[in-house]
Amino acid sequence: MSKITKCQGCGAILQTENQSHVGYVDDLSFDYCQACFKLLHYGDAPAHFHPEDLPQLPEGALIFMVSSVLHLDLLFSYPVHRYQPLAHFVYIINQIDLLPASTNLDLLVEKITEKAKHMMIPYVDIILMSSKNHYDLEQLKTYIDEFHATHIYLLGVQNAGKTTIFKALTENNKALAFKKAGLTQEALTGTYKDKIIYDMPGLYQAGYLHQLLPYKTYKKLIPDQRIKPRVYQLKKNQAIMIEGLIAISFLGDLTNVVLYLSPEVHIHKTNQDRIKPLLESKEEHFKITVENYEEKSFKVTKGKHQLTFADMGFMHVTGPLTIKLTLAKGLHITLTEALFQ
Ligand SMILES: Nc1nc2c(ncn2[C@@H]2O[C@H](COP(=O)(O)OP(=O)(O)OP(=O)(O)O)[C@@H](O)[C@H]2O)c(=O)[nH]1
Ligand SMILES: [Mg+2]
Repeated sequence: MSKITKCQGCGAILQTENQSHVGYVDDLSFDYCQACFKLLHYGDAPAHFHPEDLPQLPEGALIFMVSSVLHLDLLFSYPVHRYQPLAHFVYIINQIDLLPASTNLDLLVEKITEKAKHMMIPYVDIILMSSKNHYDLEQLKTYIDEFHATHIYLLGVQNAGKTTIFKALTENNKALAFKKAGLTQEALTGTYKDKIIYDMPGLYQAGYLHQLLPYKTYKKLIPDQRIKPRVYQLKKNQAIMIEGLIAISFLGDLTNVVLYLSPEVHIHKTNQDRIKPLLESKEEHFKITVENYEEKSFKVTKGKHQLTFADMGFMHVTGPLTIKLTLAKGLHITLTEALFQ
């Protein structure tokens, strides 16, 4: 029987049979599957393929539920604790370096704690960190040292930073960590001291940018450095357009909105009656467009709220008011309470 070898970039089992399946290579002695090789050397990625199923989690395992600050609307939406109630769940809020320096992180933790309590989520700790920050990684190592668990899992939505943390803990320099959603295809395992670390494929989230746009386009829209909030004051009948992807109108007199998006994302302020013609001749006006749109509306109650735009970023707005959206069909958008000021 031939020996099974795995791609060192994404963990997929290497195979020479089917070029359109994951793990394809010309030669089983290669370190990387063809897809990882292309991603690494040409910055190019094939259509999204997402692995299924949660792993079997052993009793007593330490499960790091890794989330990006961009995905906080989904923080407690995967009831992983139901699959293994005897594991220890620690929520890692990663990529905090993306938030503006003025962000009140204590308030952020307070709000998340309240939310966990309200949703009756069992957890041991909530850790805020940036896996780009050496000091934060050292702190995480100390945390692991003091925790009596041999099996440590990194779980969470695609692009949260699981592989980045895995590489730092296990000193693995071959695994790939890029803004390609669903990059890790099968568990990557490594050791940190006497512990076994499992870097799991990302949990699938529908309606993220990878479903609508090719990798080379969507990677530019996902922020990778500290976000500078962009503030807009909108008069009656004015609207905001985000690329050719989302048009936002507000019913009310005067509204201030704050957008937290990559500087690469083009924002256009216009009048509400211009939305339709602009989207109809979209190619003339926008660099990034889609074929189909849908309409949605949100009633924002009193207080500060957050509208999260898939994995791209979010907007803060103060209610009460009604928001009407024309958006790329299928794009994931949620309305939640704002988690920081
Ligand atoms: N700014 C910032 N970027 C980060 C941080 N952690 C990871 N990234 C970037 O986020 C992208 C995704 O990181 P990965 O480690 O591949 O994410 P993942 O959770 O393993 O993703 P999947 O394998 O697709 O589930 C990469 O471009 C990383 O460089 C962080 O703390 N701050
Ligand atoms: Mg990964």
